[in-house]
Parts: sequence; structure tokens; C-alpha cells
Amino acid sequence: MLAVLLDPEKCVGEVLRKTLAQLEKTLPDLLLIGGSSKSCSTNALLTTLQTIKTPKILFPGDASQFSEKADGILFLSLISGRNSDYLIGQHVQSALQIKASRIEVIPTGYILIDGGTDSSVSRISQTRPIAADDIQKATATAVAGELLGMKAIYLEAGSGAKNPVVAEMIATVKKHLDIPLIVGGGIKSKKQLKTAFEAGADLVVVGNIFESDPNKINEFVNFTRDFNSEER
Ligand code: 1GP
Repeated sequence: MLAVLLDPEKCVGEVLRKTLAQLEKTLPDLLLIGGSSKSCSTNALLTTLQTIKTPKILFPGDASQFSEKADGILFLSLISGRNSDYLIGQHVQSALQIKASRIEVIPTGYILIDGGTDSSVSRISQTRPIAADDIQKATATAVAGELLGMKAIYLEAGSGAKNPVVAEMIATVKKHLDIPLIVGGGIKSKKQLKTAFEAGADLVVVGNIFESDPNKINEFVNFTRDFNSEER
């Protein structure tokens, strides 16, 4: 599956207009809504998107980005890091509100992998990513997440990463998991999208490239559809 990531801070004005035009033509499997800024206007973007008939899932940078208007939330724990605030702290702050809302909650082990650039996740969480070639550590971290009861694992190279997560890491992590694997960060071409799918990603998240060229949404959605029909 393909998820289009929309950052409420960046998906405004011309980018928003072009993005909506693309979404009227063709829909990705999911829309992920979130960003790293605290002033993120998640609610406003979800209101604008309310007529778009694809599930809208929150991908929050912190507890302040919760919105009941979403269909679900990736309840992310940054398990590659050792910052308790992003392991459990933000979760405690938002738990009662999320539970009361009854939106679908997807507990997700979020694993930051070095994408060759200083990512905002690393900067904000003050944690270091796992090295791009440390497949053993990424796999052990992912399996620990699964054993803790998480329902998905997200291998994240960071938004706008120079290098996406390598195929060998995706394939090895996938081989050891019985839960879905999400992969994102730095995927800018259909070739890179294909590499992630072929390596075993169940869901690929793409954001940055669509901000600079919203017309690519259509291309990537169609590519994913064709890829799936070839697979069958
Ligand atoms: C970022 O994985 C997502 O959290 C998507 O990354 O913006 O680089 O596509 P890009």
C-alpha cells in the first residue's frame, strides 16, 4: 500500500490546492497527517480533507497534534531511541483523550534509521538513529516492538532523507516480523518505491517529493496499483 504524508505546516496554499486536485483524480490507500512542528494545524487540514474518501491516519510529532477528526492514529513509540518522553511520555499526555475519542489506535514501533541527513525526528527527540547498515540492531529492535505488543513497525529514514532505508534491511526486518512493516523517508522515485515494495514493505509512506511536485501523487498511486496487479 501507499500512504501520502501531508504535513499541515507545509500542505497550504498552492501545494494544498494542487494536492486536492490530485486526490480528486486518484486516491492513495491512506493519507497520513502529521509533522514535527508543535504549532501543527492538524484539525484545519483534516477539515479541508473531509470530503476525500480515503482513511486519514494521524502521524503525530507529539501529543498536541491529536485530532478527533481523523479515522485513526499511529500511536508511535520511538523504540530506536532512549528518550522516555518519546517512548511513553507523550503517550501518557494524550492517552485519555485518544481513548475517549474512540478513533482506531495502531500501536506502532517507530525506528529511526540513519538516512544520511540530520533528520528532524533525531533533532527533536534528541536521539540517534540506528546506522543504515546495522541490520541486526534494526531487526532486534523491530522484534522487541512486536514482542511488546505493537501492531506495526515503521522503519523511518527521516523526511527528506538523502538515502531511503536499504532493501536488505527492509527484507531482513520483514522476515522476522509477523506484523505489518511500514517504510518511509527519502523515497523520491518510482524505482525507490518499487525497491521498498519488493523488499517486503507492506506500506510505503511518501511525503516530501509530493510537496515539491504534487502531480507525482497520481504517478505513484498508479504505479502502486500496477505493481499490485502484476504481483497477483
Ligand atoms: C517521513 O517517512 C516519512 O516521516 C516520509 O518521508 O517526506 O522523505 O517522503 P519523505
